[in-house]
Order: sequence, then structure tokens, then C-alpha cells
Amino acid sequence: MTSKEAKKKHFEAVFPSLVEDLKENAKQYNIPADALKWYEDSLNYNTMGGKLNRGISVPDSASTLIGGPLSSTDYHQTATLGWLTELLQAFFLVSDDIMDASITRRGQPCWYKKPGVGMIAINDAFMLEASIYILLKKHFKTHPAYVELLELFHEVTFQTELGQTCDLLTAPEDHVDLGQFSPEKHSFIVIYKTAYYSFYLPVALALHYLQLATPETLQQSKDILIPLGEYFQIQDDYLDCFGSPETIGKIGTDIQDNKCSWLINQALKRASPQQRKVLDECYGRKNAAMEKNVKEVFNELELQKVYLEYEDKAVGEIRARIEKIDESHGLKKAVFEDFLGKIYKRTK
Ligand code: GPP
Ligand code: MG
Ligand code: MG
Ligand code: MG
Repeated sequence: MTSKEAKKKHFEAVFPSLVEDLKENAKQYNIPADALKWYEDSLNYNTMGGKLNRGISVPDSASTLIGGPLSSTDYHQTATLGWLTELLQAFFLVSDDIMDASITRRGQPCWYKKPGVGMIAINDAFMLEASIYILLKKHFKTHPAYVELLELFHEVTFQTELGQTCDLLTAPEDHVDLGQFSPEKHSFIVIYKTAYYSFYLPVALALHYLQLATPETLQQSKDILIPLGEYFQIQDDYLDCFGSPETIGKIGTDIQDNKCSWLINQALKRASPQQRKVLDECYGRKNAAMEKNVKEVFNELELQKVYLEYEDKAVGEIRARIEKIDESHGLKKAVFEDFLGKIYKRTK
């Protein structure tokens, strides 16, 4: 087993006890047995099975910040905070898959696509979100940063929902207008819908847990993690079209869903009048043949090459920012180098 696999196993081993906590909490309301089982199944199906990068980053960042291995209590506590970020992610993904009409997630049917689930998934998403605050109270009520942790989860949730609002409003189902897209809009969408919860949140949690969170350390972290998160979502947009569904575990929907993705913005910058006509006629239509025509234009415009050039440039800029970090406030460059290392050139 590689050390990465061992780390993942160690982190996964914490989850069952959190599921037990949540079941115990639910039992105080005399929850019927079938509802308790439904809740447990939803927790397991929607929270497990992913890469767990966000969650593992909380204990990882904490250990880097203190410059050595965590005590077993600190590991358990920071891994619990990591699982809360994974619950937040589960809440978002169950909801996002309904909104995006997606088919698969993590190599399995999306939760709402499972026989017998359907729109019950909306309530399950709410239950996943509520579970964060039940566990936060149980494990951190007496932590000096309890209120900061609580407010951080609330703020990051709102930021993500703001990004999702813009993602959906720029992608109306019944009206395609590629003139509505722009790189600026794209940048706003991806920073809010992805970067805050996926990148800033895990590091901010580690800083609060260790009581190293100050306006300076939080701001310095944000200045690196938001661009890093923007790069991550551009990878996601790229993989939606050019990744392999077997590897990424999901079937891309961005072209048919009329999404203001990185690829369409690049295509619009480069398209000839004829290519633009194909994009206007075929983008955002629920039709596989039209989706194929769009992909052909993307290929003619060599967007895979454009992406590799973007990646080199973006990663160079992020590395330069990391280099400039002032470690005297308690931050460590390695927190960000590790994060970049986890996603650089990812294929899933
Ligand atoms: C990723 O968008 C963003 C999210 C999963 C946040 C959703 C936010 C909500 C408030 C529900 P995406 O649709 O590109 O992700 P994926 O490609 O994984 O479906
Ligand atoms: Mg989406
Ligand atoms: Mg989606
Ligand atoms: Mg996507």
C-alpha cells in the first residue's frame, strides 16, 4: 500500500463512528427504523467513494502547520472537521446532480437516479447539510473557535450557493445565447461555486482548529487557495468534455446543459464565423448529435493544446505566489505546495 492509500484508509476509518453519532442523535427523536436506515444509507452512499481530497486536507494541513505528526486526539478532531467538509460536498453534489440532470457520480448512478429515491434526494441533501452542524456541536462545542467554525461553514455554504445561482442563471434550459458568456462571468462562477468550499475551507478549518487563524493568515491563504480552486474547476470543465467517464466517474453534461464553462469561453474567443454558427446552433441542446458537432469545433480549435498552455501559465503563477508567502505569521508554504501537488495534471 502506498502512503497515499494508507492515509486515505486512516481517514476513512473515522467515518463509521460519525455515522454512529448521527444515528444516536436521530434516535432521540424516536425515528422509525426504516427512516433511520434510509438516513444511514444516504450518508454512506453520498459521502464515501470519492477521492476525499478536501477532507484529508484538513489533518494534512494541520500536520504541516505544526511541523510534525498530529497527536491521536488532534488527528481524530481534524479528521472529523475533514469529514464535515465531505458532508458539505455530499450535500452539494446530491443537489447539483439533480440541477445538472447528471447520470453518474463516482462511477455509480447519481443518488436521485437510484430506483426508489428520485426527489426524496432533495430532503436527503438537507439532511446531509444538517448533519454537519449536529457533529460540529457534538465534537467542537467547547473548542475556543466553535463560533468561528460555525460561521465559516455558514459563509462558505452561502458563497457556494451564490456561485451555483450564477452557474444556473447563465445556463437557461430553453434559451441559448452564447453572447451571455464571458471569461469574467466564468471566473466569478468557478471561484464561488468551487474554490471557497473545496480549497479555502479545509485550510481555514485547520487554522481555526490550531488557533492560528488571524486576519493575516486567513487572507494569505485565501490569496493562494482561490486561484488554486479556479484552476481546479477549469480542470473539471476540461475533463467534462475531454476526460474519460470511466476515470472521472461521471458523464459530462456541460455542453448539453448550456454551461458557461471554460471550454466554450475559449472556443468563443477563437471561432471563425462558420464555427460560431455551429456553436450557436448546437450548444446547449439536449441532443447527442449536436453535442458531437460542438466537440468537433472544440477539436478543430485545438482546445486541448490551449488548455495545456493555460495550465502551465496558471501553475507557474500559483507557484510564484506560494514562493512569496511570509511564514512569520504561522503559515507554511508546504500547505499550499501539497495542495497543488494533489491536483496538478489530474485526470480524475
Ligand atoms: C461544481 O460544479 C460545483 C458544485 C458541485 C457546487 C454545487 C453547489 C450547490 C449549492 C448545489 P459542476 O456541476 O461542474 O460539478 P460536477 O462536474 O462534479 O457535476
Ligand atoms: Mg453544476
Ligand atoms: Mg454538475
Ligand atoms: Mg463539472
